[in-house]
Amino acid sequence: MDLQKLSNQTLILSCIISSAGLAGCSKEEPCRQNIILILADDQGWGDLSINGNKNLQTPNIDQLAQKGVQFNHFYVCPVSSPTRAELLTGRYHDRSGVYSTSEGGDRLNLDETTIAEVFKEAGYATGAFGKWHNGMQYPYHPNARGFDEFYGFCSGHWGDYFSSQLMEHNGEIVQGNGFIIDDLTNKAMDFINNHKTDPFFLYIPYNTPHGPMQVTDQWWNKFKDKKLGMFADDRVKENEDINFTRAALAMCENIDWNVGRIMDKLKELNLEKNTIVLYFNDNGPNEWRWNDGMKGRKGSTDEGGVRSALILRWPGTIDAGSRIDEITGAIDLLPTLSDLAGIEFQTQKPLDGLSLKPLLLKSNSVWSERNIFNSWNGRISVRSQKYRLDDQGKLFDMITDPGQRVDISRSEPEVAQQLKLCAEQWKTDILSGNPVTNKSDDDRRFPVGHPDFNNTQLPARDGKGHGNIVRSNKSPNSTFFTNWTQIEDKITWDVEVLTEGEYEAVIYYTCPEQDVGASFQLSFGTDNLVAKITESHDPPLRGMENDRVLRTQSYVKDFKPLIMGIIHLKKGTGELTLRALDIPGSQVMDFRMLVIKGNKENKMMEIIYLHIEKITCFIN
Ligand SMILES: [Ca+2]
Repeated sequence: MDLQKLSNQTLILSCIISSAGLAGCSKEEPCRQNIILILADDQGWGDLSINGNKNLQTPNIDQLAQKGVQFNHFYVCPVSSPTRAELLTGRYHDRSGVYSTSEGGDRLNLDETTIAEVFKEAGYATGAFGKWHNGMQYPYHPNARGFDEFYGFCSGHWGDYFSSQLMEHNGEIVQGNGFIIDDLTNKAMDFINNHKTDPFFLYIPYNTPHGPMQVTDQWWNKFKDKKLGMFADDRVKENEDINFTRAALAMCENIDWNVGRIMDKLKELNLEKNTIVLYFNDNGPNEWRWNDGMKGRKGSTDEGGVRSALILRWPGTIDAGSRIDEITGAIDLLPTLSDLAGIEFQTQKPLDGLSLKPLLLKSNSVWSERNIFNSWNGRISVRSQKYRLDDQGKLFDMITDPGQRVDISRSEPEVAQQLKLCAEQWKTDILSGNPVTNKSDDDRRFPVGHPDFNNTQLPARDGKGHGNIVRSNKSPNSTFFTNWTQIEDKITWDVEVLTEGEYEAVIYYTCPEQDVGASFQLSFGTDNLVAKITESHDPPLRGMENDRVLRTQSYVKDFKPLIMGIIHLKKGTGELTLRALDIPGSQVMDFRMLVIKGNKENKMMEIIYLHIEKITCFIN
């Protein structure tokens, strides 16, 4: 795949005057309806007081619903990266290269058109603040997928929510400021302020209540001893960890407070009426807790794993307090929001989603019966308006039995057979596009040195540890490599260098005093660069001090950058390799990330600047 060509390809998008009766738009006269898309991570449908949960209060999100519309049956994917892919593309994630949540399987193929590209092409300022989870290295990076501004992290989860280390702003490594959700909201509010006179498309994919379960005292103190009144349903009640539930609910109330801050900002800037605000969650709850008796949680294709609490608020246009009962999904967001904003567009590939404008504006056009497909790891479940056929072939009447307790596949064999056929046809259609469906089929290497972007991050999560080297945790997203003890050990990344040139290599490491002195080499083909650990840096593992419950993710450390120097990289594919040349102590280092900085053009500019400096010195 020619990554440069793809990224430089002009998108086949057009923006013309809409016949919808809403404000028309063009590049010269941009659309005026701003969009704010707020997404929670691992919050269940039931984690909102508007949906009947009396364990917590979410007044700001509830108010979005009271002043807007709630979707009763809106479906996402069982986990995070595929839901993001579907909302970005309007297509089932199975088509777009997203087959896992880590190690590159979360990457959205480069020939997909994103919702941000559609809005950017229509003259919008575009920003994303939060967890991306659809590819880290440019041109998979959000700045290459239509977002002018990105602040947050590209990984699938983060190890520390307080003044988080190794966050990024448009590819530059930065330190977070305070609790991560408050920090993301502050930056998103700055974005609104900076673009108050432009039309803007703002995507805020928050990363809570995904673990680690960290939240500020203000929210935790309210829940730490709280007696809960509502619990997971009887089938799984004994599996509920009440302390985990308390932490999740505290995190949800923190999100709600931040949603309130965003709404206050819109009010302050008089942008309420021409800003469409959406709120929803990316999959079912991360653990068992009250979810209105639905079966399944995060990871499941059952109702509880994929039903999401979509709320849309657009005062003056959408009837306050209304509900939409028709089944809908994340695949509908791109066509719906473009339609509401009056943007006509053409994506590179056909959409699966539909514009929900007829439902929202209650037009008289006929809404046809449809099926929504929920899939993950080869499991497929089909939802029609009345039924769900689960991934085991069991059939449920979702109107009389929303908790999926009674399998009616024997009493309704024709319905079961029909939906089974639909699932098979859908699978055949997906597979006809030859999508990447697992790691062994994935030949997409990690791109390094794109000419349009300065930094390429190559974290431990995307690398392979060989020999004695192990990950700090089995979930790769926030891990580092440790136990690097032998000369034979190495860390490798399968990469494609896009531009030949001189690059600065920086590693993020820790090393105790007694092990200082190891020399190590970065190599790619015949090119290499040698460096040495000359300074100890041995901070403790941390994260546990802020965890409200024991985490399943890796703990973190405050890793230190070490500039290795300049390496020449030739264009081409191969293994980028870190190996030790000499280990005087018991180990080389603990390793978190390699950053490849700059490219040929940048270096040429540096040389020019250096010459100007020398000439200036000479003249003086
Ligand atoms: Ca999630």
